[in-house]
Amino acid sequence: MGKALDGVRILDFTHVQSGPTCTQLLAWFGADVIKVERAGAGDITREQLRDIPDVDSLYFTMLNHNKRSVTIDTKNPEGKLVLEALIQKCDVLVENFAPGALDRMGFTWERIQELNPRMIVASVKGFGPGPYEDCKVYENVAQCAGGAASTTGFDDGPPVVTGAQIGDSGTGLHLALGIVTALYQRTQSGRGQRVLAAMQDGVLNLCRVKLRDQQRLDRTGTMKEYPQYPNGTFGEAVPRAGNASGGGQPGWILKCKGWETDPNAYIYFITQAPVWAKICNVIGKEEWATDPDYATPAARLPHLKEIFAEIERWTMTKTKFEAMQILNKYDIPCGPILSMKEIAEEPSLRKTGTIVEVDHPMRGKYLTVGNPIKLSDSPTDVTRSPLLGEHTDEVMAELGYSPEQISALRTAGAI
Ligand code: CAO
Repeated sequence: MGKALDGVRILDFTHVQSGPTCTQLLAWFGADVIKVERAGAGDITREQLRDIPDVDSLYFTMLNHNKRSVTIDTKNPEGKLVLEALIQKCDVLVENFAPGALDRMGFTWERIQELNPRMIVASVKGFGPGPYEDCKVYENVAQCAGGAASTTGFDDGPPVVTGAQIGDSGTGLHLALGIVTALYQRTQSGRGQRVLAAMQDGVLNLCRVKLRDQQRLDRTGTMKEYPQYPNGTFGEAVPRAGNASGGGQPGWILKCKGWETDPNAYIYFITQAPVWAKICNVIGKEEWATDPDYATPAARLPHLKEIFAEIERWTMTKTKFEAMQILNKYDIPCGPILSMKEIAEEPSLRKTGTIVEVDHPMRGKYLTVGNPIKLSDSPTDVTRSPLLGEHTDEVMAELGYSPEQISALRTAGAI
């Protein structure tokens, strides 16, 4: 079976996490992704957080599946010519260098247009145009500048960053959508264009509901579904809401059997309005279903703390999986707090290809997250990440270089 992006060639000039997540997705959809790395060194993540000496780290391997690797010194005049040949052959150039690095290399938008007017140039930067546009940015900086950190954590504690890499992988995902959209527009216009995904913008997009809440707070001075209501106080900005649900159905994380020793023996429990009577039955508080102080969502809001404490008395008598089984029978929305260990061992995730075992010639077998987006006509086969420069000769030959020319360029340090 063919792949959705068969025939699309990507010049992958990305490094670290944000850019590589984007090009990995494109590779999974069938694009030929040619990763250009610095001769001799490669993507810095190859050597970061290594668990086996001298072997590409899991950090690198898990972000660079299904790609080819070529090494080119793009500051070497002959290396620049090789890059020019690649620009002429590819459809999309993806990069996430620090602001201005591509221009300093001599590859301005204008120059790239001269070489290939159909080329799409896609960039991740920390910030869009404005006071911070020249700044280098990593994941947690984006989480802080995009509004996530100020709204994550508990009211009486400092801002907190999340383990989900919303700044890096989240922005990579935004960029991938921009790229396929630009490819689609090119089928009509015949022209390339620039695509920019700024990490601050990507995080803010994912924090959209908090900007909603800022305006509600400005208008009314309170937000009844937040734990600060009715006992605490609201300031001028959206406060940290602990584990409260972001929507109109109150939820909280509750202890389950074994919580004293297992840090993940918890369940997320949502007191969804349509199943309130069932919740009351399950926890043995049948009278709450008709008591005017508890019977309606509005009446319950001032009592949420007490309600969750009562539900927790019930969840603490069950393991998180037992609680799930019982609650699912009644259509009560809930979810176990799963550890990475439990996720790695979950058979259903292996079956769907969301967790995949990959074999690597130097590290052996390891687990990775496969393509989370499933297309019925474009199945994903996850193949291992390339060794540094593994495909240099192959790609150079495809560009029309003879073995003698390749050897001369290697001697000159251009590749
Ligand atoms: N041959 C020769 N030189 C190369 C090369 C190659 N194949 N590939 C890259 N380089 C050079 C670039 O030309 C640039 O040199 P100059 O600084 O002289 O112009 C340099 O390597 C790239 O540097 P960088 O500034 O991008 O890298 P860094 O490690 O100092 O910074 C990062 C990393 C991530 C902070 C920065 O790239 C950045 O802000 N990127 C945009 C935002 C982003 O993606 N952040 C998320 C990263 S994932 O957490």
